[in-house]
Amino acid sequence: MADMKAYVQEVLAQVVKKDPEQKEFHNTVQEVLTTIVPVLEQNPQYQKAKLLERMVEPERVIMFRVPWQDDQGEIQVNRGFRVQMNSAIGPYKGGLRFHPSVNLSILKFLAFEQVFKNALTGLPIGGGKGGADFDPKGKSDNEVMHFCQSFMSELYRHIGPNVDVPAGDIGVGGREIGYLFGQYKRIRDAYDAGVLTGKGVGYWGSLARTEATGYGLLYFVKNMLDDKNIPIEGKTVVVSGSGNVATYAIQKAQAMGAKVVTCSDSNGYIYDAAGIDLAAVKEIKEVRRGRIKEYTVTHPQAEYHEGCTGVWSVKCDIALPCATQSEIQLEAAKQLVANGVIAVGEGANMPSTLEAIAYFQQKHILFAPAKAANAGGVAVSALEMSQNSERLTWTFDEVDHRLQNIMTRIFQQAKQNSAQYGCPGNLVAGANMAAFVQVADAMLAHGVV
Ligand code: NDP
Ligand code: 2IT
Repeated sequence: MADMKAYVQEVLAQVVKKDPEQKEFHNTVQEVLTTIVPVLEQNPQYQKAKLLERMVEPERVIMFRVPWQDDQGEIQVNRGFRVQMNSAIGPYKGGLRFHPSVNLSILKFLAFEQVFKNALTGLPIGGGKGGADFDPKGKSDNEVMHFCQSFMSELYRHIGPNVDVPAGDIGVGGREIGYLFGQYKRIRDAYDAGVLTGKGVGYWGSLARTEATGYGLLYFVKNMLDDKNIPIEGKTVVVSGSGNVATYAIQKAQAMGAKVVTCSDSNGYIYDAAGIDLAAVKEIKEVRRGRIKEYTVTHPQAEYHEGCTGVWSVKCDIALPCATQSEIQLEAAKQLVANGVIAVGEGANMPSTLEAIAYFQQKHILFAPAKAANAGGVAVSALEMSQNSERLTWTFDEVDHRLQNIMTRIFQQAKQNSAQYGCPGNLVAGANMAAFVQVADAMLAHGVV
């Protein structure tokens, strides 16, 4: 039998050699490939078809100049990207991130994750990701609109309802999707509602898309806890971030009877022993686009601490990282475990480093990996595409009900695969293997493309 561990190491070495600076991409490829060895061993046809070599190479990468004029009349130039990673099971699908840190390594990591996450949803979507090194913080609505219009003036050539369907991610919410859609419609002179998801409900966005990632995360975590007969009621929860994913994770955790004591932004975190007042967070972040520090103005009993990583020193039963990649490093993982954490659910993409994941697993912490646990957002995006295709809209309850079923199915798939391939309870490996087989089989069926 061919040595599949050696095959994986060979492919990883090639990935590092080709793009030595793309650390985030290396990490995610390593996480996926090292966990799918049992599948490769039972299916030698995958190696024969050089599927790993093909999967780590994006089908297409688009990189473009985004010039725009700020409110002072100065010309600004940003860099735009779209990574079209894999279309084996559907049109490329994945968010757009506007953040100064955006580069090709981060977008390739996100696109690679997206391919497998999207497969787990069981819906017909391939994987992609895009964005720009644009910083929406402190920009006026007018500046954001001009940026979005310039960005779409290039991106429109590469997307479409059956080609590539972007949505939001960090720095891209309802406002940005609105401006992007307006420009796409104008340039194409066609009402292709299904070209973007996360649209406003007034122009064919799906109900429950805004809530979907955070709600889906809690549905997944609840499945994971139920499986061990652990109730979520009364548990203390630490959440990082205060954006889209964090907000609706907090809402659903509270609705399930848990007590959420923190939230954060890139400057610092809030600890409110009385439980986070979500209406106040929404007012600060969604309405005023302010900083989380302002929470203490109306809630003087709460504490504000500078620095966002300190949030993991707060004692809790359940930790939900919902801000960004690599926010839980080994030290933070050790702190969480020392404080008695029983479960970690990843709302953000790759928030735990490989060392942190290994430590959680070694300590038998229940661990819900990002590509399974945060798949609810893109799943409801796919449901938005379905509604747009049939030119109908579903009720909030209809969408939410489907979301719950999808998250339960993803949990079951990850659990079953982990048992089937000899690592019961390892949901990281289980999710990776379940997703990989789906993408691999579709690629095999398509021949050498
Ligand atoms: P938002 O832009 O709405 O919120 C991001 C939050 O994370 C903000 O509180 C932000 O703080 C904080 N944050 C961003 N970058 C950093 C950083 N470098 N260090 C510390 N904090 C940071 O984004 P989302 O909520 O949409 O996304 C959060 C995470 O969830 C990302 O990893 C994203 O990829 C992932 N995700 C999103 C989905 C979606 O549907 N939106 C679906 C699945 C995953 P600040 O305001 O200071 O920047
Ligand atoms: O990381 C993600 O899954 C997202 N940002 C959502 C992508 C989408 O197309 O809804």
